[in-house]
Amino acid sequence: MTTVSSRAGIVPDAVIPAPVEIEPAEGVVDLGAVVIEAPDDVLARLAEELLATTGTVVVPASKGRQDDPRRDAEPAANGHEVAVVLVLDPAAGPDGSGNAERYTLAVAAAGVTVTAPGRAGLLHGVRTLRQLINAGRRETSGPLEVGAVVVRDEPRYPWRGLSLDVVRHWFGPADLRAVVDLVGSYKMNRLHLHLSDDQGWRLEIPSRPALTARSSQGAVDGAAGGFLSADEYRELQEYAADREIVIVPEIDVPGHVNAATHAYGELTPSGEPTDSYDGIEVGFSRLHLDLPDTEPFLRDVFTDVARMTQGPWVHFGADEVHTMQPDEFGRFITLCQEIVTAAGKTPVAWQEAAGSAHGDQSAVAALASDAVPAGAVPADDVPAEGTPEPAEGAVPVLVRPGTVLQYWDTRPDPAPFLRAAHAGAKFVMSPADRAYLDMKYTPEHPLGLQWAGFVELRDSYDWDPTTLIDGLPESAVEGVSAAVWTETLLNRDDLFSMLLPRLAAVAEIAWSRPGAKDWESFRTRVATEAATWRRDGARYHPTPQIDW
Ligand code: TNX
Repeated sequence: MTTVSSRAGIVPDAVIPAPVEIEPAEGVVDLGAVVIEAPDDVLARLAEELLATTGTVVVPASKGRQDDPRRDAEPAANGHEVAVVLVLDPAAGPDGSGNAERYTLAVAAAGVTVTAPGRAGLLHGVRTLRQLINAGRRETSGPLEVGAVVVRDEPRYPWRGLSLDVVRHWFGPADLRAVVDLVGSYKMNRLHLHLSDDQGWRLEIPSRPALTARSSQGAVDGAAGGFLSADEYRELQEYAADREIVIVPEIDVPGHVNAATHAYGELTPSGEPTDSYDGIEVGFSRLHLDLPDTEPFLRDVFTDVARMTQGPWVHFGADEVHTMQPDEFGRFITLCQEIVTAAGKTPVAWQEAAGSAHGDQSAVAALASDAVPAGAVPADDVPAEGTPEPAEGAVPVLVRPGTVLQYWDTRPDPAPFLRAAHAGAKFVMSPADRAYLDMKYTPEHPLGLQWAGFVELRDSYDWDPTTLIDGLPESAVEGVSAAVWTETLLNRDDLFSMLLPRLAAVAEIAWSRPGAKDWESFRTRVATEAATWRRDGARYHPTPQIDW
């Protein structure tokens, strides 16, 4: 990695997630100073910010931005800066079959170009360039040399995300922007926010003001709460959209609702509000579909959330409802999908919405009795062999075509998921024993839970989304989401130390095809990338699996 030969450039093994193709070219390029040309100002500014984190001098482009105050503040360019040109080229794809997020990055003595059919691809190209420069910087104190190279790249899956619980502990706008930046740097494009649960309600709902007025200030163990105002939510979505990341809001029903029943007594059979809750048990709270105020509540909340949400998805939860009969649960699933769809959004729900709870009460009972998340639930229930075709009409399929199911519990019978896929559902894979980044790395790890086992970096790296559910067609896999629940995570450092380095592993699962993945190479790349984490002051867990 140190020597960059002048004949065929040696390209550092530095890019996470691993690209489709890296083709070394002749020569080296000194990227100690760059000037960026981009099709829009936001893109230009983002590219400047990203590349500046490597220590490269970014000289503001004069064209079109004469009023940029940095023009005078920056050291004058000596004429040695290399142009980094971002080119939108509709012909570069997607022509019906191609991938809208693809990009080509060419680093050559004459300059650097990123070519892509869309804005996302241009950003991805800059993210790759950032990592190449970062690796070059790590190896030299002299001129910042990067081997000439052509990178051709595109993602395996359209949904590459992180699911973040901001209820058990509250993470406000500044933390959320830091998470958006982190997610984006590994080319992930969805940030799913778990915004309601037993302990708190984290999003202003204009039609139901008591939700935040009465239920936003709590969190686990009496920690301080908080919530996003409608304006803060809009600003966060805009910040994310600039970075080509879609915010997916989750309001969790019909379980995990104590914050709602604490705010609105009419949602309980007695008519009395429930007490506030700051423990970490799950599965005890529920809505009641036969109460007259329940459906209007759901309509108000989901219609407001849909109206406030810029992206196409609204997540309605549906997980871990341990105290409801299948029939009532099924009617909730049908109703929530109807409301979200009528409000113009695509419904997303946890896997239980497929009806798995009904097909496999034993898994539900196991979860309940083991008091997830505090306990350690053995993950050794082996799914039944084969893929039984249900008799026509025997089991009601609850999900609509296009509904996205988020798969987390690897124990239940796969049959309901196959039926859901057959009915047109899509799957986002968050297997708890691989992608739940709130699981402890090892038994000794001070933070995190362990009910799904211990999840070391390599566990997060070595799995394939297409083999999790026996018999599921590959076309039903929409993508991958890491998830981090925050029962034990009190602040940004706690959170980041659970995300890093494992988020990088899940990002590679989501982006790179199996043939591009390689554990030894990944270890090298993580060690290189850690220089950026140190420079940014981002806390990470120094797992012994990496030679830091
Ligand atoms: C399960 S998985 C939950 C969360 C907990 C988490 C802790 C799922 C959809 N729900 O309520 O916070 O375990 O790991």
